Amino acid sequence: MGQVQYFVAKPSTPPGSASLWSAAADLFAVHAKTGQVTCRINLNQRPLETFELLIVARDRGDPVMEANTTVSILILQPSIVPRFSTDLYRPQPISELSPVGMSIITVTAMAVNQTISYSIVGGDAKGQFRVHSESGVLWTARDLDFELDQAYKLVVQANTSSGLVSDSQVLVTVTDENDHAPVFTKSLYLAGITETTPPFSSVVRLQATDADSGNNSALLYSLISTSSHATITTFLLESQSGLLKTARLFGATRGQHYSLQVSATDLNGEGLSGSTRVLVVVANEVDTQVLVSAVTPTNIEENKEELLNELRKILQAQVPGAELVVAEIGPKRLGDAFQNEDYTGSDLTIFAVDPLTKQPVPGADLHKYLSGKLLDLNSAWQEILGPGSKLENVRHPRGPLGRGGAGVGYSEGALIAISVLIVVCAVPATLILIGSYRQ
Ligand SMILES: [Ca+2]
Ligand SMILES: [Ca+2]
Repeated sequence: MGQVQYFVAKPSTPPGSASLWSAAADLFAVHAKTGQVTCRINLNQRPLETFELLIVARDRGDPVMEANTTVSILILQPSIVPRFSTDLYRPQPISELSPVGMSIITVTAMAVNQTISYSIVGGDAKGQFRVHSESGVLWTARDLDFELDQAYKLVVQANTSSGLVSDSQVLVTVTDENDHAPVFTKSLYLAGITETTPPFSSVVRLQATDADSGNNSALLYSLISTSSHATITTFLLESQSGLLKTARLFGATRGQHYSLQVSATDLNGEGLSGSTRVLVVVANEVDTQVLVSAVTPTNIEENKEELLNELRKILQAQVPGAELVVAEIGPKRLGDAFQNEDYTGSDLTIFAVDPLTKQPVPGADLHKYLSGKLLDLNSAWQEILGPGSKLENVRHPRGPLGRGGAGVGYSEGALIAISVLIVVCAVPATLILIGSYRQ
């Protein structure tokens, strides 16, 4: 296979009409390697004329061999139907904060001897774009919002004065800007800890949302201030997760409360901020109530949020805005001093925080609210955890009233224990005394 070269045959070798061949050779060219035929000049002024072109293909052999063919070319009448320069325009993406009136792209359509007017006929339901009817310049007519629409596929139309139309599309893409600050899910988070909560325990998870995308919604949380008696070493806030944790032990500080101011900042801590408040109340055992049920502690843990929702409804009907805190989820405790553990059941120990008093809701009140609704709670419990998942009773952490229950704190409890010890030790001592007296 040799290489073939193409050329237009010279008028000196005409097989037909000399004048036509001559004219065609001046008007058209053929690419030597590809054989593609092109116009040398604009042929608009010669509509409906026919040209015959003789193309020769020649190899480089020895001897040289060649073949030829005739190409008949008809010049059509120029289009009076408008034609856009492309079927789809793709302008550079534009910012959602682009000013109204900013030009995006110019669309162009052509038709012979016709005045063209442009219009938008689709893809712009909210009327956010305009096209200049004469120039074809497309611009923004209203503010854009990436959070609502990220792209538009506009249909533009070219209309001639004689009423012929043609369409094209413009794909406008909008880019995000950081135009939303983070917003916390609550304006006040209520939380509680107990005197025995160990350091680095989770207190509450704070969460903010940001309507933007990407880095514009990448949040970092930080603790910005604490109430006067709290130092920065009292709590710590995980910057990525928003999890608030204790940073020390709280000892015998029942009734103490801490007001914290917390912020969330986008652009990974470099952008816009939103803030919220957190109230952390310190409770102890006297503020708690135990919900005893015939369900494993794991089952309670897994359905904790749903169960708390039910309890919260009852609580908030009595103490507006109050929040529940889970102090402990453990096995069911039995025996006189609750010294035995039964893992087929569980004890859910909770207390409540009153935002008005900034104190724990008194344990006796909490007992009254919950035990008063035991039947309702029991059916809700079984609905969430399945049949047979009975809520048995609501008790004070140290048993029923009158058995060293309500109103007995750790210090009081310790005193009782010492008294019992004195009595227990005193009895043998007395017996020894009696014995020695008799001797
Ligand atoms: Ca943002
Ligand atoms: Ca945005």
